[in-house]
Amino acid sequence: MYLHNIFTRTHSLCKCHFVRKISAQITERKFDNRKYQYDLLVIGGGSGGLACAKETALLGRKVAVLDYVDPSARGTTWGLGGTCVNVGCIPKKLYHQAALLGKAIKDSKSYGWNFDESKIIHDWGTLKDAILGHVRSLNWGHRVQLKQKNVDYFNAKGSFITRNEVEILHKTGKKENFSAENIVIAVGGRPKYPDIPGALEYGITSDDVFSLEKPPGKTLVVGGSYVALECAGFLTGLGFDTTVMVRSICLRGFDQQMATLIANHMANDGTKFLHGCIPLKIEKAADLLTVKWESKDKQLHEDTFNTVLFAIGREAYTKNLGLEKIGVEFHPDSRKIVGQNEQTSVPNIYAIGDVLLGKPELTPVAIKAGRLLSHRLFGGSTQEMDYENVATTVFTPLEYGCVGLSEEEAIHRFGDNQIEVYHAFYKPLEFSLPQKDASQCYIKAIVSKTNKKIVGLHFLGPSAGEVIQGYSTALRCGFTLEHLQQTVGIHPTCAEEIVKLNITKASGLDPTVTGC
Ligand code: FAD
Ligand code: NA7
Repeated sequence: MYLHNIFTRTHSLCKCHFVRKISAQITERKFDNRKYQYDLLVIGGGSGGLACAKETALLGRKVAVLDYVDPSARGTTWGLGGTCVNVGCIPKKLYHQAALLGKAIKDSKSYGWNFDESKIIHDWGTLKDAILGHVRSLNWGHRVQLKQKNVDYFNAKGSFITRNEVEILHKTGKKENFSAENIVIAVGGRPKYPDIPGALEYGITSDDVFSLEKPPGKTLVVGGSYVALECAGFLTGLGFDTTVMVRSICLRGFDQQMATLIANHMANDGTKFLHGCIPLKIEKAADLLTVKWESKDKQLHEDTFNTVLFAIGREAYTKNLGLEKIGVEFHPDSRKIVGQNEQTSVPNIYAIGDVLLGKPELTPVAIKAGRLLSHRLFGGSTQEMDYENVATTVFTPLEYGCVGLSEEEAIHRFGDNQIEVYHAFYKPLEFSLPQKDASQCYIKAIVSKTNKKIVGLHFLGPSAGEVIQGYSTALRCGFTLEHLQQTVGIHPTCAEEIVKLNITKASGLDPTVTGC
């Protein structure tokens, strides 16, 4: 009856205004006798936290989001939006683009552009300021969106007092307590430092590299992670003498044939690699950093660098959240939260994004999980997050996009003789005039022999992210080898080489594509 009255009173309004008004009235009514200040409190205003908070507000609930950035060891700090916006995907992709443009300038000579190459210089300060300017506009955009959607935002650090109460520490040092019926932990992670002398004092991480006041100069990147390779790739591309120190393998967790091709391409592109090495010590004299390290054969080595960047993985930022106090279960080493369907071991507390154990650490994953959780909590939905077949791209100088299983994982899951690998080495047409080396441009599709379904697709080449995105939909729809081979390509593109795959690894035939 109450709803009916509201409907009849507001019949002349447009539909969306109408729905908003109704939900506001319902919410107001609910708030009158609410037990807690908020229906939902989100700790962490990054990709996942913001998405979950905004979606919940759209569903008419009272929401608050807390976001606070502890300065990095070098004192770097940033605005609202979390890792992706400030010190991850966004600045990374823009630095990558800057490096690609540098190469395109050189390539353009073979397309008839005429200029004096010795006059081409790159200005780090101009690029850094432009990127930080863009990032600040995104920070502002997030604040505006929260305001427009009626989400209460606090630039403050949260920690648990009880399962329904969070202490808020404002920047000014002021403390207050908020209560909420449901709490989402979306605090993400921060880069790790190795426990060696000088690392914390002199080293930087991805938290600092994008906003360095001075150009990084000769740089040592420690780690074989995707963050390490991406940073080394763009630093090399911008003209810095760059070395990557890899302890064991590159890109653990990714397809290892693709990882090797990526590292080979980077080495040909000018990045130096120290394989099987671990850093022991960093010392500083004048403005130079002397790094001592040990190689696999136990030999000691040293060299000097202007910058040492550690990209040795990330740890969940849960140390000061008070999880122990309220009984939220977490992994003892990574401090990541253990959860099933984003539900932690405490019924009204949830976790999304990078902080969740065993899930892909990617922005769209955090966003989707946050939105779906909101709809399950407040929208009557039962839809769960599906973490399978999430496509991703490594933005190394030659980009790598993939979806589904690596060859190693496929063999592990189905057995060596239960999969067929279709592959091809191809030459992007754009590489022809500058006569660029295409020996790492490679594609492979991993097919289950049982049902002919494609269980993994890997593409190494220009614009890999753009090429591979649609295939994650295809894999979700039960994509088979037959579907692939029936597809007509777009000519002349690199992507068409995927639908032309017809040579299996097992055949031993040369997989190099010749002609159209
Ligand atoms: P975050 O975005 O990390 O947000 C967590 C927020 O919570 C932060 O602002 C943090 O300061 C805040 N916080 C922490 N503790 C508290 C507290 N107690 N109180 C209040 N606030 C707190 N992903 C991609 O999809 N594509 C890419 O190309 C890509 N590139 C990347 C490149 C780099 C260099 C890095 C480091 C990451 C990259 N990622 C990429 C990963 C992506 O950034 C993360 O997966 C994503 O940001 C995770 O979102 P989140 O919401 O879980 O956490
Ligand atoms: P990862 O994948 O955890 O990679 C960490 C890298 O750093 C890896 O190459 C490690 O080598 C190396 N590492 C770790 N500790 C050290 C020390 N102490 N010294 C030298 N090298 C070290 O980190 P990312 O953040 O890139 O990736 C996170 C996730 O995103 C990952 O799950 C991917 O699937 C995607 P190791 O291989 O252990 O020898």
